[in-house]
Amino acid sequence: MNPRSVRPDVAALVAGVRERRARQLAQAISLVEGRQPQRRELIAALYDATGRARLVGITGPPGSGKSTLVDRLAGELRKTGDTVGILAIDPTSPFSGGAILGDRIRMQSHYTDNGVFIRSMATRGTMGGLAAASHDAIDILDAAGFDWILVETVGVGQDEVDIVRSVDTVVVVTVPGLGDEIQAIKAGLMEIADVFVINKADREGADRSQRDIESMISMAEPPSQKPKWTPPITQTVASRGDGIEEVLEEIRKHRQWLRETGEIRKRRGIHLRLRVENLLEERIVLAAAEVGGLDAVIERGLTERADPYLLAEHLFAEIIAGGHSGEGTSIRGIDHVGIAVDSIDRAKRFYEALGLEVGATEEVVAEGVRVAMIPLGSTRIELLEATREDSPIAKFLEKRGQGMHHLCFSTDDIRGDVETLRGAGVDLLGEQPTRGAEGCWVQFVHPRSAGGVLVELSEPAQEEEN
Ligand SMILES: Nc1nc2c(ncn2[C@@H]2O[C@H](COP(=O)(O)OP(=O)(O)O)[C@@H](O)[C@H]2O)c(=O)[nH]1
Ligand SMILES: [Mg+2]
Repeated sequence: MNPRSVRPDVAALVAGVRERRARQLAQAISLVEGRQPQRRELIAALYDATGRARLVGITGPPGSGKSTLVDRLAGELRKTGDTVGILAIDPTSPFSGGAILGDRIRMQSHYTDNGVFIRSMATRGTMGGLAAASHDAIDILDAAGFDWILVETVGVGQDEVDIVRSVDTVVVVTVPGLGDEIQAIKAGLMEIADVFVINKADREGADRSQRDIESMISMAEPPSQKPKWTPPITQTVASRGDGIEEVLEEIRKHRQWLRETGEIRKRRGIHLRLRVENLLEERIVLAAAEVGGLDAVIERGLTERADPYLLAEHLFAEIIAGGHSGEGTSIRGIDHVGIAVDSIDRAKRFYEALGLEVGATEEVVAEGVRVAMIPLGSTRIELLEATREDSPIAKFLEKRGQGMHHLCFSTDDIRGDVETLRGAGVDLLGEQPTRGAEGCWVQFVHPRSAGGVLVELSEPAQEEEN
């Protein structure tokens, strides 16, 4: 990480975003744009407030008038009092910065209006994380309570298509005359268009473009697809504000259709899937860097001319196997807290008074112990009572009296954890995990290594291991 970057105070950002304060909104979006680690905490804290905004993507070739259209749409929406968040995602070359400045200037008619928030996100420097960053930015605007979120992108590249796919309604903007805009639409935008806009209808050829698109739609029509939506085509002169109401009307109709057909849920499922896949990818690339294997593998690829499939395979195996070597264990949480008591019957009165349900008592003869489990939230309390004088629990009670006996962590990979802990010089009781209750694999850590508490690691039994 950049040592100079200040650690943002996530809680303050969350509070500011929820109050729709421009400063915190901008900071929060910068945080996700920079793929900073706190983004996860930020999104987790905001996520419950998302899902309410109407998400509209505006996409099409550069210069087709997307920003102008977005600006006009925002103005139209403001008339009814609706609030609008705008995200302009632009792959403009890093040397000019022209689009970003241009967008600012062009959209500045709303700048003094706090019902509108405008943010440009640069495609450069996000290292392929653009889609992930954009999804997060949409969440931030959504959590801020904007009624509408307009996302402007140039419809080129997979990242961009992924971004427009994450909205409810996709508006594809084209211009008359050139002919190559049709090519651009054919190259990927066709299937994702919900509303077509022929902007710059003040130019010659708008009607021809309309016919071209109409025939394209009818040719592309999948006969069996249900429910069906035929994308309407609207002509606009965005620079003059002509046709804006009609575009908005079509967007509203499409939204209505999404809701009536239940298509909205399906779409949001697709978005979520895309997003999870995206993060998974990001996570894997990060993990590859963590196991430190990427450079070595590339070196090997160059010297041995090993094929990329093999290299990726190799790295993937390394991530799976070595994922626990340097970067901690697979501990998932506290499985239970074990408490040694003189009598389960006496002790359980307290838990029952708390309103908790005490499970049936079970005897583990080999250990000389009787146990009762008390579920509590995502964890459990285990009451332990000795059944023999020479049992470990009896000895514990004799030496330390009643009290907390052990802390049990659940894990997904007990063998990996044992290796990691041994590597870290932690004292373990026994060489390797053994079978415990319910077929779990268990491993104890000596209290002297764990701050005076006996720690148990437990990996649940696998279904297939009979
Ligand atoms: N003649 C004409 N020019 C327009 C129209 N809409 C936008 N423009 C102009 O087209 C140029 C590009 O617009 P912009 O919104 O930046 O396009 P973007 O790159 O798609 O965002 C600007 O100079 C606009 O003023 C229109 O309907 N007719
Ligand atoms: Mg633009």
